[in-house]
Amino acid sequence: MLEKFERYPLTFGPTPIEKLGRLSAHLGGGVEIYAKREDCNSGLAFGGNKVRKLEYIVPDAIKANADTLVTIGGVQSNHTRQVAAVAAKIGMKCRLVQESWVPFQDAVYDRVGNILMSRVMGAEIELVDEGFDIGIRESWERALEDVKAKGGNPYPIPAGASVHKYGGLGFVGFAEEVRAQEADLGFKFDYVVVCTVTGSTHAGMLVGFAKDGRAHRVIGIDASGTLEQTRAQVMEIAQGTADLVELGRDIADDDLVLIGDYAYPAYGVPSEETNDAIRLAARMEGMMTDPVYEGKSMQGMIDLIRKGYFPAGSKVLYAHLGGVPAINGYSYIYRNG
Ligand code: 5PA
Repeated sequence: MLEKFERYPLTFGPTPIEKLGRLSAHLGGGVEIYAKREDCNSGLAFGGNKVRKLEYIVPDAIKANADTLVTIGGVQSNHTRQVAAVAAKIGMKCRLVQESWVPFQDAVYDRVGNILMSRVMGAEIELVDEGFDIGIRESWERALEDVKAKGGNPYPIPAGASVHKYGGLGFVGFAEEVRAQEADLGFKFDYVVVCTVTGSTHAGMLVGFAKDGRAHRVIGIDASGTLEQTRAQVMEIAQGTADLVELGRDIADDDLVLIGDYAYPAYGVPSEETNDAIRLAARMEGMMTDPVYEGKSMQGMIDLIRKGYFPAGSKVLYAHLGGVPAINGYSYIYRNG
């Protein structure tokens, strides 16, 4: 589906699929859980889901003769860290706007994890005291103007690389990759579980899996806490991506499954149940997840399995999208494990 698009390789190649046998057995054994390890996809500062998206965006930045990648996220944004790494790798500067999206403060929240790495990689970081919003932000537009005013040529990458013409392509590629891996494995996954916030990860999967009629088998677990805005953004990106890859059909409302039950108490703040899910995956599989994104989709998947949402015998593929560096910003919560 992606042959006509230029791709700048930033990942190691197809990401491994790993069976989570102990977690499956612990949850009763009725459902077989697998993880596709996007968290191990690249050597670029711990990788994660944005690297796959940026592979289709970087060629456009190079074509535009840009010298500075400009993007935005929260203080512990994984996306901004991945953009900083990609900028270093391709020899561009990086300007990051980091807003106060998360109503949570560990003593060193703005010193460790993602933001620490972005600083070490040479990104110029501006901390802005604004709350959570996945839409286009004034602070980001101001940063773009500022780079221009100083004689630079900025390349705009919106939050999560989502509302970008090519933002959905990377995860169309994820679906194609899963199809190829299924052919080798000799079976197909019945469901894919994904964490959804700015939307292009889920949107790309919708388009990629729509090709073989499986879009509605992608189960989005919302971690934004702004469900309707995220739902609308996923639909918009999915439709734009479907047109771009010439899918040949529209993305319909009932293609999109997005569950809002696990985002509480707020974006970036884990509930006790999220923390239990993080501990369970860590203790059963040695697989770390984070309190902002993957811990919530892990919580969602575990709860849905316990409730019998997936018919017995289902094979469920958990998309592990990265994000673990942020856990350092939550050290007090996990001080005793
Ligand atoms: C993020 C996003 P989407 O934004 O494409 O919906 O992906 C959600 C998601 N898992 C899931 C991890 C580990 C993520 O980092 N992170 C954002 C960030 O600024 O890091 C874009 C919000």
